[in-house]
Amino acid sequence: MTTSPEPASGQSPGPPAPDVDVLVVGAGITGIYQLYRAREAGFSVQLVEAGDGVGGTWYWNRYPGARFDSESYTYAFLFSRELFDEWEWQEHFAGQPEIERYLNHVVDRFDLRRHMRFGAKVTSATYDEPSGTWRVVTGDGGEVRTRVLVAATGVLSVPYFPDVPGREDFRGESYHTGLWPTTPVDFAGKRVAVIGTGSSGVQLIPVIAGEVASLTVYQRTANWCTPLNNAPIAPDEQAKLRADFDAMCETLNTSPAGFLHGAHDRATYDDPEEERLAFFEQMWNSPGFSKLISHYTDLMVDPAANAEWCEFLAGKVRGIVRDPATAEKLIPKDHRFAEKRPPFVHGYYEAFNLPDVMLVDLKETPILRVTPSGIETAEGIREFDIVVWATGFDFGTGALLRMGIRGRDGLALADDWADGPRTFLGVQTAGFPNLFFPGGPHAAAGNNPRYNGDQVDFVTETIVYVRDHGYDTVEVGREAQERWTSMVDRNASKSNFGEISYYFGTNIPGKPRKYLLNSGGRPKLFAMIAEVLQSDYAAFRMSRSSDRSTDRSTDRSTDLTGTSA
Ligand code: N01
Repeated sequence: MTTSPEPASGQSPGPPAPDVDVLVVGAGITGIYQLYRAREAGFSVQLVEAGDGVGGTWYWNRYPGARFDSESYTYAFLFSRELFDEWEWQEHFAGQPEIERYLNHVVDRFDLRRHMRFGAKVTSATYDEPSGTWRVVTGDGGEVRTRVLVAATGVLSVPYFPDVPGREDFRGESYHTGLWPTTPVDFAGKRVAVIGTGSSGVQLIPVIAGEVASLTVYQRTANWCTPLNNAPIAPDEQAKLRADFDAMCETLNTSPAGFLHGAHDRATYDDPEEERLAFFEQMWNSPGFSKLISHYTDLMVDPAANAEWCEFLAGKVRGIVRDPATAEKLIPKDHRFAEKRPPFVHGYYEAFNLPDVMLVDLKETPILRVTPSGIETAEGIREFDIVVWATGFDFGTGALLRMGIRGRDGLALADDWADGPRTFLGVQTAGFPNLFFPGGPHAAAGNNPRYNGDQVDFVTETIVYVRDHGYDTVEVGREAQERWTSMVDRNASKSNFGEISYYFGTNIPGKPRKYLLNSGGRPKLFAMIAEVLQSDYAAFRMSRSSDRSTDRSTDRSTDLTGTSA
């Protein structure tokens, strides 16, 4: 997998030579890591990014209150001990500005910026069979021919605006949390509407609630929100983080979800009621995702156990929110804890005690339309200066299907995946040689950088193998892909998440109802990667250009022996 030499004079020109070995799309956490790994492996590299800066999700989602809900040091890059030692995270759960600073620091620290082109959104990517290369066109008029195309375009990168009549007619300021402007939005003294109470909405609401003249929250489904319990990282904690680096990496690299939180050893009814309540209180005061991972072992297995925890949470909401009617609306009645991805908050319920913060329950009074000056529901019209759409994303496949990807024989990815994505390990799909998408659909179960990083490591290892064995294309075989995809589909019903979750695509009208995460989790990914390496890539088809011209590609896609995907 090296750049083809120029033809000697007098020879007929061969297939076009690639400009680079590896083109990465997206300057988010996964794309930065992929760029670094590919360059370190000796490939010529480039990265194109639609935004004007580094960060991906953490570039676009710069709304007030945006922050990690995984511990900062566990979400960070761990490939360099020096990097870890020199960057002191200020908070256990860093806010967006610190995250963006960190990612820029990494890019400069490892001299990656010179490979990056910003404001370059991919509009098409077409596979050329004879040359075994991808021709990638960007909206800024650029064109790159690459041997390997890595779409690190993320799962939460295409904001979703609901099709509400009149949305375009609103004459005030209108924003989506996932497309937040780089210039500050002035909320002071404004009448503000926030539509949506997922993780983004519930982070934003308490931060602006004290600043605005009035805040109206439009809630369709209440969420089980629990405290993030963030704190600054004290000097002794900083020192301990550094001292424990190797142990931390070991825990993160082997944890099923990529977190430091350990599993509990007791089930709900192992404890008498008094101890149970004390444990619930301890969970309420624990950081972030420990409320899911370190909870009673039967939390997501026994509906009665989950209901006990929910009753405890409902009591907390009733204790915080002074208006009983508002409190009742804020308590979910239609799903159990963690059936949807749980949001973690700071001061969310408390915000509803402020005099000018109102909750509109869209189940009672649905939005009828947006008017030029406000929002009309069945209860009447409210006027606003600013409307914020915190209405989520076209999860998993959104970005990939909008990139104009065409593989072998002109096959459009959007057509091939019309009924849902089909992948192997969530990194490749048959019919699209040399295309990889770490951090895409069938990935991202848990602490994303850890899981996506595993995939980047695998992609890098794979393209090194291809190069070192004298091939220049690699494509997963259909059988391995179908086995992985049916594993994902089959296990979807065992997932914590219900079809109410956007992880099934249910938030987007007309989208196929398919589970979009790897339902086997990280242990299944590890097991399958081990099988692939052990079988010497038996599930993959590899070719070299001389073979392609005589149709002698090496079809190695005999499937993995003994796999149980
Ligand atoms: O999006 P969401 P998000 N009318 O899809 C509502 C990550 N993240 O941006 O539930 C009215 O969760 C919708 O209502 P309903 C994290 O993975 C992480 O908040 O469909 N309302 C819901 O309330 C997260 O899960 C952090 O009934 C409508 C909201 O909009 C993911 O991003 C922070 C509507 C959408 O919630 C997405 O979160 C932020 C309509 N027509 C985000 N359509 C961290 O803390 C939709 N809604 C790291």
